[in-house]
Parts: sequence; structure tokens; C-alpha cells
Amino acid sequence: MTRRDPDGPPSSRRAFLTGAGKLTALGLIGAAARSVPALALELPFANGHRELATNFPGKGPMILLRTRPPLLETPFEVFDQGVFTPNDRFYVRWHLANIPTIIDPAEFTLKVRGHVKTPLSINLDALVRDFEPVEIAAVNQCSGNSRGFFEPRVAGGEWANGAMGNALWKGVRLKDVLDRAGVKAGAREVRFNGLDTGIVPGTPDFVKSLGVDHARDGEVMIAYAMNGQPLPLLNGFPLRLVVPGWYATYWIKMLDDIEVLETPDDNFWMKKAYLIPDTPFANISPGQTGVASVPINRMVPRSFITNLKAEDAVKSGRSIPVRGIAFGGDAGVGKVLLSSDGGAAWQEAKLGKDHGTYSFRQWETSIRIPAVGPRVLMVKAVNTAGIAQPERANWNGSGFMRNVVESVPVRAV
Ligand SMILES: Nc1nc2c(c(=O)[nH]1)N[C@H]1C(S)=C(S)[C@@H](COP(=O)(O)O)O[C@H]1N2
Ligand SMILES: [Mo]
Repeated sequence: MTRRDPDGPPSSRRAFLTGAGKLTALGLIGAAARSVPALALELPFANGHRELATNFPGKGPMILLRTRPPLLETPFEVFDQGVFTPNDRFYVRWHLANIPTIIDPAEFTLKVRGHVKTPLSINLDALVRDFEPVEIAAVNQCSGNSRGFFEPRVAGGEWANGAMGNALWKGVRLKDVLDRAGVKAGAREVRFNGLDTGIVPGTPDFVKSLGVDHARDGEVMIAYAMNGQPLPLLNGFPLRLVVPGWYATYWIKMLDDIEVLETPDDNFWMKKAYLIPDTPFANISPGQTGVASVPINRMVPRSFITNLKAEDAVKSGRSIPVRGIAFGGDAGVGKVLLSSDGGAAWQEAKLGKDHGTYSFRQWETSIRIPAVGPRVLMVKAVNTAGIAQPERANWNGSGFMRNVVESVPVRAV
């Protein structure tokens, strides 16, 4: 396929999307059938043995959690390589196994219907041509990122820390599309659906909703490009919702249907799944009952060391560079603090370029460990709203919203 300039005139932008469709001819089923991973790795928790898959369309080497529907984790070293996560290493998460393997961009339409004055059916050409393009850098993070580290352990996909990624998303404001349809007075929520469906009859379709004011905040967008390229099929080609600062469960992929609702959405994925305890950091004690729950929503701050990993040997008595990434959740990164003595003393790291409130932010500092022996490095982010990562891990039965201060035990030699 030829890569075209997404910033070019509408006809070339259309060609940009059209060209991308052909990539998908590879197909998902074929990829799964050929899935004979050659490499393996150990994630640092029980049952952490994983194979590395290299044969999913549009994807480089990815940690394989499940083939169908695909769950592919980003190998952690990718986060040391840049502030944006490359499309071919961006994690993948689907709930339902019927995922179109070929999408014809010329045939694709996005419907807007429900409690609106004028229902719309917009093709990709019109979406790109008729609405103002916008760009936003934002972290997409699965609610269950890092679930594998939960103690006591919980059911669900056992991700390490790679069910997240940062991209520069380009598309149109959801608000502009809703305004074109004309949301009627009395609208409560806006529901989003993609092209994927379940295989077993009666499987609830994967749909998610946002409050109408949130949907119209001017930040929520319908993205057609990611890091300057069409979305990979597995990340939602040709359109996905981007909900900056909110967990990725709302970021509906292969988005083809938007419905404005007059009543709160009581579908399975809003009322039964993706609920969190209504407590700070979604924290409860294991076994605790009777806690009210709410749909998962805003992200919380996190930070990671990316150039050192557990059990690495570092030289004592000299300056050692330490760097990593942080994000503020639904706010910017205020500061990043590093400890080289297990949390007794903290030093402020230097922050890298600011790509916007919802982006990863790189940080760097240096440490000097005086004597040989084991040492625990710790990193803590405080967001611009003053919320800091907790020093003790939060816990809930779904394994959501982990954001404890990360510890990296190293050996000074
Ligand atoms: N259509 C559709 N969109 C979806 C999902 C899905 O199963 N189907 N999963 C959601 C969840 S839970 C996550 S974590 C993100 C993952 O986005 P990614 O695969 O692009 O990384 O997609 C979201 N959007
Ligand atoms: Mo997710």
C-alpha cells in the first residue's frame, strides 16, 4: 500500500483511508491459524509464562495472552523507545470474536441516530471532508492493565504493565458530529457500537455509553488516524472513539453506530461489567461486601521506570541515569519523584516535552548508590490536580485501576 499524507487535500486523505483497507486482506483468522510463536518470556507473577506472537496483521512482536478474540500486550521495553507507542506495537484487546477481517472504506458508514433531529449516515470521505480535523495525544489504557500483579489474585486477563499505549490521535470532534445531527432536548446519554459481534447467540453486543455532556465536551473525538497512519485493523480501523483521560473500555473500535438515548443506558457492559467500587482509587479490602459500585471512568496517575528492570545490576558510587514515562490520568503530570532507597528519600525528576494533558510524559534523573548491595528504586507521579500514586496497592475484585507506586529492585555492584 502507498502511504499518503493525512494532512493532504480531501481526495488524498480518502485515498489514505482506502489504501489502508487493503492491509486488512491478511485477515485475522489466517493470522491466528498461523500463530506458531517462536519466542517466549516470563512476566513477573504466577502463571506469567507468555509466548511472543509476530504474525497478527499490522503488528510486530507482541505478548500473546489470547488468540481469539485477540489480547496482545506491548512488550515493556517499547515504552523506553519513545513517548508515542508505535502502531505496530500498540496493545490489542477485543471482547467478542466476530471481528471483520476486511473493511471496505468505500462502503463504510457511520450512523448517528436516536434522539436527534436529523439521523445521519456519514461515509469516510464526508467525515474527513466536512468536519474540522483535530489532534490530541492521549493514553489508551485498559481498565485491567497490570491485573496480573493483584494480590490476592483476581480473575480476568492477566496483563503485566503493557495494556496501555500513547498515540497522537487525529479525527473529528464527536461534538461536531452530534451537532450536525442536532441532539434533541432531553437527551441523557450517547451510546457507541462497533462492527464486532459475539459468536454465541445472545452474547451482549459490546456497546458503551457516555453522558451527553461528556460526549459534547469537545475533547471526545472520532479518530481516523493514529500516529499519522490509519488505525491498524486490530486497533479499530477505520474509526474509533477517543475519550481522553478515561479508561479504554469507552474507546469503541470500528465505530459505526452512535445512538443518542433519552434514558440511562442499562445494557450489560454499562450496568453489569466494568463496574468499580465507589471508593477512592476503587479500593476495597479483599472479601469486603456491600460497597456501592459505579461504572469505571477517569484514569488515575501512573509512572514507570523504563531503562532499568528488576534485578538489573547497576554500578555503585557513580551517577546512573534513570528515565521513564508518566501520565496524570484525567489531568496532566505535575511532578515525578524518584527514590533510590526504597521510599525513604525522594528526588524530583526532570520532565520531558509536554505533549498535552492526556499524553505520556517522559522524565529523567540520575541517582548515585553509595555502596554495593540490593536497592529498591521507586517512582511516583503526582498529577496537576494534586493526586499522587498510592504507596500501597489498591485492590478490587475485577483487578481494575492498579496504580501503586512502582518498585524496581536492583543490585548495586
Ligand atoms: N468494538 C470494540 N471496541 C472496544 C473493545 C471491544 O471489545 N470492541 N474493547 C475496549 C477495551 S476494554 C479496550 S481496553 C480497548 C483496547 O484498545 P486497543 O485494542 O486499541 O488497544 O478497546 C475498547 N474498545
Ligand atoms: Mo479493557
